[in-house]
Amino acid sequence: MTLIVWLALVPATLCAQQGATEIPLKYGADRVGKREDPAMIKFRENRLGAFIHWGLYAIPGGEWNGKVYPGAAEWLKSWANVPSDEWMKLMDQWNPTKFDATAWAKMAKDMGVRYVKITTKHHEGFCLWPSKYSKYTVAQTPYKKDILGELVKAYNKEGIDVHFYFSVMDWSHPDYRSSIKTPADSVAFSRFLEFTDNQLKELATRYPTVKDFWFDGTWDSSIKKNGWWTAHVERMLKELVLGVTINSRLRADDYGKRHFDSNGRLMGDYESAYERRLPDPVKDLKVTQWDWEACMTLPENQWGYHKDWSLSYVKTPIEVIDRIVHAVSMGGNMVVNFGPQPDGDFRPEEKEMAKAVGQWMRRYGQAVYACDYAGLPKQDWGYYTRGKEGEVYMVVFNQPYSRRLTVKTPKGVTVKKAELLTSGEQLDVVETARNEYNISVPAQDQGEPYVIRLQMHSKEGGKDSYRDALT
Ligand code: H76
Repeated sequence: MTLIVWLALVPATLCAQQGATEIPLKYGADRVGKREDPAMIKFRENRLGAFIHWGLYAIPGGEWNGKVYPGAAEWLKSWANVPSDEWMKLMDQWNPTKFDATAWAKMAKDMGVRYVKITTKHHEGFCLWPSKYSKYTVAQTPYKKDILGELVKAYNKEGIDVHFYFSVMDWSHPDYRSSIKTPADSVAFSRFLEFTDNQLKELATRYPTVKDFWFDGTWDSSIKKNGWWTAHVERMLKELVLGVTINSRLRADDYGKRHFDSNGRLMGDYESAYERRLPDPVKDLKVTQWDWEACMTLPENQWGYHKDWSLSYVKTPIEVIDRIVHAVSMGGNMVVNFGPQPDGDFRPEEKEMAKAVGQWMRRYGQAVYACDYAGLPKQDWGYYTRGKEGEVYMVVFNQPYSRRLTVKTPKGVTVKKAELLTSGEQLDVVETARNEYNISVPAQDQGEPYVIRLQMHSKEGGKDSYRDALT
């Protein structure tokens, strides 16, 4: 309780410029500050999600006409300059006989993810659901089945929220334009926007348990110049699906400014630009003022299935866990990507990753789910998170040779107790200076990143025995 009081004082700076510099906007932010309704709180408390990138690109897996392209596999059509009609012939090979939605849901559950973001349609234009507005859908493949429908059902049955990834940019659609140069472009592009509205309405009504739409492929000037449309889409989806959340990447304001409007306010419900990178844990504390979600790949930059993972560095489970905790320690969510194989199974590396993350989450998830920025200065041993009751967790990634973990507290806040989360082992707390403590490491080497739960106390106007340096 007392902790909550001092935390409220932390975000002293506001990003939105106010007063005289205010620019009038029709399509700017709908709101100042975080959404605090139950659906948004659920989104935030989920903290850990999985991304699924699955489409026709899984079939060639980064190889076209005997040449392996090292770039992102889901962009192969673009790397190899494949015309759309030729690319869409891959649909004849879409027959993932090993696809088992129940097994996918179990894998997600075992990994400890609370939500899964699925590519309903990536840039290529192939739809994982039988859209009546496109001929490029699962319904027109040998497999025929509604993959998306099966996944929604299976994940929901495990209590996992489903989020829809949707690329506005659609390489398969004749009316798509990246820029509008002629009146004819403008006419075609309005038809395209209507087609997109129809697909989105179709997704929202066919799968009403969807919790979130995550837009991508919204960076072209054609979309940036139609900020009204991005605001309209957000409103439309919110009318169709109660509580639905929308990422900032959809939006552009009256001046084509994206994510944050011309007054510096976040558009959409959460910031979504941390892709394959994270904020600096010391310099970028401004991110704690809004909701945000980061996403990451296991290789350097592969989202869809690529047959050769030896072409770039592949992260280890501890590195993935580090990023998850890093995000949460700064008030964000983390989404870990998977690119299923064309046969519907996951590659062994991904299965092992899901298992390893899940094992750690089962032991230490208390310091991740529903946790937030703790408001304490970053220390070298790892990250702090703060639970809903105001309890503070230290997630230790770097075990120090000194066997002492430094904790620095704000004025008036003292550390009372420290215990190892898994066993309850009490760790020594030694006050070393004003608002500085040493916490001893656990007696036994934990062999993995571990969590210490701190009990802190906020004293008002207590006695202070330390003397400031005269300088
Ligand atoms: C660029 C780009 C896209 N955004 C990521 C989330 C992947 O979908 C990638 O293909």
